[in-house]
Amino acid sequence: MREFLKLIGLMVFLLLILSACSGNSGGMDSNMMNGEDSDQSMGGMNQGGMGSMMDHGNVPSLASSEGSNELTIPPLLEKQQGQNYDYEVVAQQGTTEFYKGISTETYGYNGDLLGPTLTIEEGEKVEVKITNDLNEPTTFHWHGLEVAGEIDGGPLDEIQPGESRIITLEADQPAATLWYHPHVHEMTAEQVYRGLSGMLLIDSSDKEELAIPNDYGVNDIPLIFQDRLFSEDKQLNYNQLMDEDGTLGDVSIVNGTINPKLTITKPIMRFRVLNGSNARNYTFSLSNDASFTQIASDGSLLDEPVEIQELTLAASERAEILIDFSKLTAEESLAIINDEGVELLPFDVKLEDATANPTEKWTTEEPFLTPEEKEMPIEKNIELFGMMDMVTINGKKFDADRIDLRQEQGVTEVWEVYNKKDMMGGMIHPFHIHGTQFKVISRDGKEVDPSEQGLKDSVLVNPGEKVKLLVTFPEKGVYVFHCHILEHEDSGMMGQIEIY
Ligand SMILES: [Cu+2]
Repeated sequence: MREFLKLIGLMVFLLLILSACSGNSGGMDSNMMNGEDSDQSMGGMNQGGMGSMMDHGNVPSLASSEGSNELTIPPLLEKQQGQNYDYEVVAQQGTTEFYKGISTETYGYNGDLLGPTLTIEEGEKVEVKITNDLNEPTTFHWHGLEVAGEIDGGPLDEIQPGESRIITLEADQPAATLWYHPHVHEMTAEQVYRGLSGMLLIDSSDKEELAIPNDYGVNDIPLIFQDRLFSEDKQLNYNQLMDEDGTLGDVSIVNGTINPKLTITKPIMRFRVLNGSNARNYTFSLSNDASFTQIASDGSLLDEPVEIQELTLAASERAEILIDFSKLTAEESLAIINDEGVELLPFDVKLEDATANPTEKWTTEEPFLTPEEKEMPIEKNIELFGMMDMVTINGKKFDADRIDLRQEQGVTEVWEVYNKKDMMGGMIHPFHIHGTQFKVISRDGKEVDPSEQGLKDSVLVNPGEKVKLLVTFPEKGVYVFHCHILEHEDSGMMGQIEIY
């Protein structure tokens, strides 16, 4: 299928060049290329496959949740007793009943699908035993955790089938919503698609005075949003369904639950929202148009809470939000919807007590960026370019034997990430750097919104946009930086940086 797609891709590419040369660009109708016939004969391929070749824009709509299943809350990973490690995380195969009576083959950590939530206290050091029970190599990447390169679980850090290793994770950074997932080269997209992802929370008792809800599973809920395309027999046949420009599905799952609803018992709820999709961008809002409060970005609390009406997250980005249910009338229904009005997560509100205990507002005394930081010269230029499997960073594809960049441990540098448009206008690339939590200085020279004024490890870069980042690596080692459209990453839209 990959070879076939490449061939088709090349043909369309040549056709476009030809039509552009004959002054007929834009004359080609992408719907023509995307008709019903090809839809059937090519299976899932053209769900964004050919369409995105043409205009990067053919995103299949998701179906609204029927609200028939209570949302699964990933269990907290429990500490081991009497072992020489604190936690164990096992990548394994299993089956999941997404559709009644049908068993779908899936991957999970310590279970059939997704993984338990690993919580580490700020400043705490834990020993984690990682085991690969799959029939293929995997890695364990702690997305957003500032650990040494050798335990970051990048593409060079394979754990072979049947192998275990004990590693030490230290949460020497602020409280945040992070996650863990595989990062094995050329197989990341498939392993995540089949179900390997889990939440990794850094907890801090310092924040207690802010009265941010923190009763896990009660008023502090992780929400892992993903889209999936199932084959006719309701399997996740990645090789048949995958799209090199990012595999998009028409089925929304939240925490692995299809058609979810969430019963709300507390007036103020904290949601830790993760876009865990391979490629889809989400813009979330509330079905009653009410505003909600964003309190955190990928890697820390925001400088101050911000009232927002919509939240856009590209693949791998996170945000923590608070929703106040105390003002809802009994008849009013509420759901988290996307930009097409599709209900992704309806709520069933059954408040035990509607008295809301509002979270304290905070403002940090230090400015988010000092005037000096804003004026620092650019040290590193990153150019993202391409589509399908013809994707590059600074004109190159990933090479495990090549170090692309070097930066000194603890020294702050400004990176400018440029998403160079292609002849079809280009597409959003979410840019992720391992081993660091950075600050976004500006977008095309303009100061960023308050909702991006927190630490981040992934940043959405629009076509044609230049985003300046303030980047410091607290640990040493070799890390990767890459596009977090997992198919782009697998196709080599990734480089390596050595921190010395
Ligand atoms: Cu990309």
